[in-house]
Amino acid sequence: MTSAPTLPTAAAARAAEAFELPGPVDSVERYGSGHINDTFLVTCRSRGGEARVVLQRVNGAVFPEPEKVQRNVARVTAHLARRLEEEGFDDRDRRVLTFLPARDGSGWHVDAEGSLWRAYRFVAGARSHDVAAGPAEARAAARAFATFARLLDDLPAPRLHETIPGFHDTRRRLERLEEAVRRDPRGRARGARGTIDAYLAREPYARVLGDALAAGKLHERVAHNDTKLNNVLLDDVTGEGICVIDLDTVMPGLLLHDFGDLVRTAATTAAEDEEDLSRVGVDAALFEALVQGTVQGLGGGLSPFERESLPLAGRVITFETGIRFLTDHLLGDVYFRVHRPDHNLARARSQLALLLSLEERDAELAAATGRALGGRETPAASRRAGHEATRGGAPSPPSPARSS
Ligand code: ADP
Ligand code: GN1
Ligand code: MG
Repeated sequence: MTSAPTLPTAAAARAAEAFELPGPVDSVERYGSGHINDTFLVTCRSRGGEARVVLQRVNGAVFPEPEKVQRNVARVTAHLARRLEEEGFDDRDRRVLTFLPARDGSGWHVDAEGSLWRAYRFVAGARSHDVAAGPAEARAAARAFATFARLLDDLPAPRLHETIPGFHDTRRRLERLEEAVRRDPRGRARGARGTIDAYLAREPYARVLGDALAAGKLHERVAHNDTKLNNVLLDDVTGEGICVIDLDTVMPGLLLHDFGDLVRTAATTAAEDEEDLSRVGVDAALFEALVQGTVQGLGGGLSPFERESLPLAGRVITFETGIRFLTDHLLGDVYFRVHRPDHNLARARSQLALLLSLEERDAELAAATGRALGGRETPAASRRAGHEATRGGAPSPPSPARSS
């Protein structure tokens, strides 16, 4: 049922041998809950006892040019290490991913099937969380992603490679959904009709940020582009957001996309694939903590338009991710790893329920944004503008409970 066939750990054990490991391999096991790459934890015997390494096979279907991914990641991690040193951090090896070289001296290994593997040092005493336990955790994650963005603001030219062109081109994502509905290659559209209609009725979300960029209201910067909560490691003891991981989509993008994906994954206590939709919804205290963490990490630098658009960004990315799950369901689960039948449909429905909650509670989130930004309310006029851009002409939203 999984989209990418599960890799036997034997293949990972073979790939591990291609790297300069800290000692002989004791065990290799699957690790993490990411939807794209194959991740393994390699435990080695070393003089000091045990040393752990994270080994990953990059998904070649998602990243057709994995060498470009690695070149980006190498530049980004080197820059982060330099900037962290300038800022006086003495635990840099925990705050930035460190790659282990391959035995042949290169930065990665290509196996007999042509798949690219990489290995990096395990960050001990920290872990990723799939759902936020409370505002402190949400704030810590947001702060870490915002610090990451700030430290990369002065990344020297040239522009990073676009590892997945049009990654956050929401309009193009919607076209792909429409095409999948038209072709319906697996005959799944009928069973998802209510969900499809609810998303299609929200078409303005597909253009609002792209239009703002084209109009010069937003500017491109180095963005992470995949800022879901479980892509940052939080320190087990202090709770601090210690290391931003999953750097494959670090490339030019929008700060609002990064904030929006945090809202999607850390402003709610429900899992991304929660099937009990009564449990899915935004938590205003978590949302406010995300704004606080973002401001703390960035240390200023949010434009007035970005400030006003923070709640809207959450809706746009929840919409975009929802239509990506729905498209993948219709196409037969070819992109996201799935673990049960109709898993991508469940994800799409849960994202829709979250989107409806974000819409319903928009005024509350705008007030929370104002408080977190230092007492200033988000001006009503711009809030209205965001609403008109995204809801104008849309029929009243179907209830998620009724959508099929
Ligand atoms: P994917 O692209 O599949 O999401 P990630 O790069 O996010 O893969 O890694 C999957 C999981 O592995 C993460 O959620 C995290 O729990 C864990 N992980 C990744 N890198 C490290 C690391 N250097 N140290 C500790 N844990 C890590
Ligand atoms: C994927 O790799 P992972 O699991 O961190 C996806 C994101 C989606 C996310 C949804 C390269 O992230 O864009 O938002 O799933 N990554 C890629 O959970 O497509
Ligand atoms: Mg990940």
